[in-house]
Amino acid sequence: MTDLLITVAPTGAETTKEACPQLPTTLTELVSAAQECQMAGAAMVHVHIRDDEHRPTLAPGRLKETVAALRQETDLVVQLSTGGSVHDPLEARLQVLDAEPDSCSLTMGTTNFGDDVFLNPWPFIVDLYRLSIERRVVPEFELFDLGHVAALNRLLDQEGLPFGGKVHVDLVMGVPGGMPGTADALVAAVAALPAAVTSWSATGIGRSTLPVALAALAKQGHLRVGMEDVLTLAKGVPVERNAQLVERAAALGRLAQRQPMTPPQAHALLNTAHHQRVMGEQPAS
Ligand code: KMH
Ligand code: ZN
Repeated sequence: MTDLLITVAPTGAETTKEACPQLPTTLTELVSAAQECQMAGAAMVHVHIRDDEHRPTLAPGRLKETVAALRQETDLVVQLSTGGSVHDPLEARLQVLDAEPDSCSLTMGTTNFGDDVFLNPWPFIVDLYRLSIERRVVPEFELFDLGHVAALNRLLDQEGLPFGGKVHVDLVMGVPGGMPGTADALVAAVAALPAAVTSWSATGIGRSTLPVALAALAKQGHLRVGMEDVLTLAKGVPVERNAQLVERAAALGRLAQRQPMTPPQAHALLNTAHHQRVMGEQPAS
């Protein structure tokens, strides 16, 4: 049994602070949530940030400050979202890499996203992928649909392996407009993954969170959890702290004989630039 990578996505871009005051939207709240989640078993944090009015932002200075604070206060692998919100322009999403995270999300296709459209045209995917290689950032391929799995095969065939040589995927399931958050859909997506994939996790949005987590564990996958994806622990029971979701993921993992992976193990799994420096394989930049 391999150890279990738990990624926490504490904030997202869709839920408002008004609707959910316990959502970590300030830097202090984010760092504190990240620390708690690390204690609970998370090894990577998927980060969306907010402005002073708690609205989603990709402000470069704020992203840099966030990466620095998370590095200072936690050991977590820091993954910045390049998906941002559905309203963010593609250029601003490319500039996310200027903040020099360990990892970045990279969504493999356009998808309907509730009433909106999450835009990821092929040339943007290729530009972002090439930039991630140039900047030595490990991408996490976000797959919202079976078509995105095919697009990942196409990208790897066309462009070769990512920075670090590992191919890590996250199946984002149950988005209205994407693949459903069911065990059947998960099995189909996993069966279609490219042979080059070295690790994958899954997350189920809303009420699909538990079926997807259980199916992922049954298929030897890893888990992503967090308030970006789900705001209740059970019907009518709100999530108060992201760590509750990490604790639950860790408990499910232990039931399945999987110990939560530590942050250094996660760096090694993804072969991040940080891991390569620690191993003496790459000079500090
Ligand atoms: N907020 C969604 C539109 C990602 O982080 O890369 C996109 C998203 C995916 O959350
Ligand atoms: Zn995200």
